[in-house]
Amino acid sequence: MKIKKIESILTSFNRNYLTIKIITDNGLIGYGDATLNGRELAVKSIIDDYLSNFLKGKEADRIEDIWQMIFRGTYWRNGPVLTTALSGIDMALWDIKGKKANMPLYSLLGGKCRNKLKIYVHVHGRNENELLERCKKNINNGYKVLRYSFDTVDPNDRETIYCQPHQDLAISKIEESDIKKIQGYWDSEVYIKELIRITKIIHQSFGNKVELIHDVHSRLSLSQAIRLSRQIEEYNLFFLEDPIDPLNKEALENIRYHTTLPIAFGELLTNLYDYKIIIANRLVDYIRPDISHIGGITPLIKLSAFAELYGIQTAFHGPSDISPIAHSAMSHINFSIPNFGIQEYVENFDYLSDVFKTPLKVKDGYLEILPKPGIGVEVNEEIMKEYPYKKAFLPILRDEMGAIHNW
Ligand code: GCO
Ligand code: MG
Repeated sequence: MKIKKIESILTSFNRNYLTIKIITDNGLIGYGDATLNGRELAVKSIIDDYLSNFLKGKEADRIEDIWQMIFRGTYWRNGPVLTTALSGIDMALWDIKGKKANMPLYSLLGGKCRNKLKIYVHVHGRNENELLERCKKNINNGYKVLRYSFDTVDPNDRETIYCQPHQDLAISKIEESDIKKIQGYWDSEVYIKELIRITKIIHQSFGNKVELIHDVHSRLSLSQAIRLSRQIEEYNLFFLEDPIDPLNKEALENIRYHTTLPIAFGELLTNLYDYKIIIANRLVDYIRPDISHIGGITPLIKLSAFAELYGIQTAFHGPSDISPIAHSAMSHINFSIPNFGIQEYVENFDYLSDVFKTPLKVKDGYLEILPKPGIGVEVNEEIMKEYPYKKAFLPILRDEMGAIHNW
């Protein structure tokens, strides 16, 4: 079974998605996700201009060999553009393998070891009341774990609002022409104070009904992160995510020393090998690799098994930046590994269900999966043609001196 053709399909719904399609000489089709938010065309070029010809005629069954060829064979290893392209190809090949075997991916990976997956969804409020309203709504919809975030009006009236980390589509997709909006204002001290105040309120209001997660998005210095962890500890979060910058990941050791708060980390690590010290030194409770950026299913299986040996659980990155194909692919892994912790899920994917018909179903705050062969996503390419690519970006944050701050 040889690879006959590779296509990369770039579309723009509420978010941009780059879908990889691999066709084999015996007529099987596999799909993968290779979306790199804000750099979609660069990934498309790697696929179309470099990897497509290179992969033609290769055995579709030899996934590990193809993975190694792309990752190491080009000499220049790593880099999110390369690993995102690799992710899309890897997923499409696993999809083909499953379809050939007529088995769902989770069966190929050893079979289900749980019947459903605990998930968490994002709840964002532009103000306190909206946040509390939205928490209530999500709890009524059956969700057991919520990731909360909020905007805050600057008390000194310096600029507009603090663009808190959230999944609000309006801030996640800023069009090129609207360059002004790309800039947001950030103040870590105001954020910490406000976060503690709001966490207390949510905890008092819903603490007995739901578990809470907060994502710091790597925006704090080490001492700020330690201070925040200590202050927030009493609210028993499910976990605190990305308290510090991944460029300074060794500092997680200091955070661990100061707090018992469970820590989740890693969505920005696009190189599998960057997880080595984190896992081997037990610096986190949950690893958060992103299936569409770390190289696909192949490295996620390895990473999960490695974490299992150290008693570390998974919480794979699952925002709306990556397509429903990626969400479906990682769910198969989640069903088949013993150290699954929780899965981040995007509620508002429903609007895409005609384009990507997934095997996933949310029921009472858990994710269930249908036994479809491969990754099991039906892709409607006809609809995709009606939604051409539009360049879009995430905002950039600056502090009160006008200097760049981590987003
Ligand atoms: C997460 C991520 C998202 C980011 C997004 C960037 O934990 O899901 O940090 O909140 O906003 O991935 O586009
Ligand atoms: Mg995050």
